[in-house]
Amino acid sequence: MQIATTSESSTPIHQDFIHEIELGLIAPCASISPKFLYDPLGSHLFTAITLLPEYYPSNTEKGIFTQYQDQIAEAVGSGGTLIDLGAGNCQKAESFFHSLKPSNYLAIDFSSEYLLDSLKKLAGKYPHIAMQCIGMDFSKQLIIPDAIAKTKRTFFYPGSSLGNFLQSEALQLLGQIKNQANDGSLLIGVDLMKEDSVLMAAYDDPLKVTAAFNLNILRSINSHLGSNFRVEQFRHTVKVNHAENRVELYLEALEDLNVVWAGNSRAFKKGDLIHTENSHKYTIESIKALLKNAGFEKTQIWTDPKDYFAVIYAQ
Ligand code: AVJ
Repeated sequence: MQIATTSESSTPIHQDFIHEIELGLIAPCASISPKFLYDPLGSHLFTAITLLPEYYPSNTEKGIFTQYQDQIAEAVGSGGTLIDLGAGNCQKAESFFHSLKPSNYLAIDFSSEYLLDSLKKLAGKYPHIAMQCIGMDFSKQLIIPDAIAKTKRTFFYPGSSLGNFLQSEALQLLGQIKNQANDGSLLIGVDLMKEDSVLMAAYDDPLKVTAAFNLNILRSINSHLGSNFRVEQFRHTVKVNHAENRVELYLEALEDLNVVWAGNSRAFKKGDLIHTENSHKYTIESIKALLKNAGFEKTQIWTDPKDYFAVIYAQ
């Protein structure tokens, strides 16, 4: 297995992260980017979320992939390079290896540590597929290295991860995908707008796995920043924002407290919120329009019987 890394140097990247985290923490409405949810423990907690019956996006998308596997394979065609954005444990892409028969697989994720583990296991199982991985924060910019084959690039962006982005950011990312696909394409999964009760159960599950996932971001931040967040001083809070078509995750301070790090600090009053994630929900029309704006003119769409989720092949 070849391992490609964005090795320009890890220090400036780390410094960028620290700066980004500090800006969010000192802002009047404090926020932390959702990418910091995915430290090694957070990545495992997210995998646990995908196993919850209440977290419909994963099981619904899986159902669509299974039911329409043949149609999807026919649309995408076989061979070429499968580029997995936010690969995580690489399981979703693996489920397509048989039908799409890629000759190359490029796994990209923010957390390269977790990714490398996943890819090592996979490489042994599929010796005929050339595998590479990159640890990259593509929320800012997506750059596929020149060394990656340019013919028939199929980008795979499942799980409605696009939903983390504001409309403008999503448009930028989709545009970068279109530019680097070279006549290739995009297979994407997006979550559709639905009733509040279903959304609330999915994002505030009774087993509190999502709460643990959200609260763990404070530990992740402590390890980046050397800050002294105490998990027990916060609680997981979810809101459905109808005006913006999204679910919003917050951490709410349970008491007055002061967070301190490297010569800096931030006071929180009881009830103050730290915004940690947006999860945008689309309609078929809104996602088609977004894809079109990014240069994807042609779409094929598969949904589940309840219209909870959509899988789209865009060219
Ligand atoms: C990985 C961004 C698609 O928004 O549903 C799950 C993350 N947050 N539960 C989502 C998440 C809380 C997830 N995405």
